[in-house]
Amino acid sequence: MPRTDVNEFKQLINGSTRILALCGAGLSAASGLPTFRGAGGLWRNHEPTSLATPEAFAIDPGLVWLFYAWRRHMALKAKPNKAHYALAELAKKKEHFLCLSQNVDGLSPRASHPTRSLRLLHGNLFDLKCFNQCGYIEPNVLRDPLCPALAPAAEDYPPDQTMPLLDPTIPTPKIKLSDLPQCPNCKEEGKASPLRPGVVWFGENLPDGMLEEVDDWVEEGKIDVMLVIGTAAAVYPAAGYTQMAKARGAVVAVFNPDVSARAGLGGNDFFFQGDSAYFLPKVLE
Ligand code: BJW
Repeated sequence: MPRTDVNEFKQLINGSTRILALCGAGLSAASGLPTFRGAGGLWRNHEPTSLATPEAFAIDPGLVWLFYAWRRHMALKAKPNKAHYALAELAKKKEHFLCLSQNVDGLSPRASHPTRSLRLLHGNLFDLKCFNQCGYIEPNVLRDPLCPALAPAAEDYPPDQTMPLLDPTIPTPKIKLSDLPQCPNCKEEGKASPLRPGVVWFGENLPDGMLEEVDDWVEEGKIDVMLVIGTAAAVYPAAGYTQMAKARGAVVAVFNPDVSARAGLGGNDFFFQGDSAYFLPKVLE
């Protein structure tokens, strides 16, 4: 059985030099953002991951954009929680700390997590890029709604009312391709291409150089501790990093309310079952 003692883990972290963290959607759960899998994971009866593909965008760009416009709106309204801040503080204290985040919500950067120790494996909701891959990227576009056609995804309702966009019995507004944000580069060349969110969808490569950079860091030497925070670890390459860290000697500490997340942990590892916004500040203070 993995260990659960907060003080024992605090001592281990204090004496550690090289620390790797892998974060997932559960890190932002306490900020009110839904996770992909498990309870509350459906969006209008769609598995969110079924919308996170280039194929889904090609078939119905309006639907996929409404999903992402809603996510952008939610993320803009959300605030970083204590776990985001605790990781940002750890990054300031430890020179050899690398935090790999699968999250695209911008909350770690907004918690002032130093960029030198933060890698956004799956991109960023607020970057826009050309769907036809001409190379055009518009970084950090915070406009909300992004365009008039996406306004239904950026409305606020009182907690006792369901937003019409989230009610699967109400059809989604049909959005014409020409009413979505367009790539200005392609337009100039007389070709039309929509812009898409700057995130990494299934079947797509991670941002340029990211895999090589992480592999180099992992291979540099012994890893003392690996923190696995709020992720179902179901998506590669991210899911493979825990085994890589173990092979480099790391003691693994999992922060997750779901007991199934402790599968694969040994007696030397730690499992903190619960909200990462509760446990991370406790063990990292
Ligand atoms: C809490 C909590 C609280 C709740 N506190 N915790 C090797 C083997 C098999 C397949 C592959 C492979 N290598 C590559 C693949 C293909 C594919 C893949 O992994 N498929 C799997 C289905 C197996 N991977 C890719 O395509 C990747 N690209 C790639 O590898 O390129 C090269 C290549 C391509 C093709 C073939 C081979 C090589 C790209 C993956 C991109 C994933 N993109 C998404 C969408 C991003 C945009 C968006 O946000 O919409 O990323 S999918 C989605 O899943 C999103 C997430 O970042 C990712 C991970 O989810 P996460 O964060 O773990 O969330 P959940 O919901 O799953 O878990 C939340 C957890 O929190 C739960 O455990 C809760 O219990 C917990 N929790 N409350 C703490 N308060």
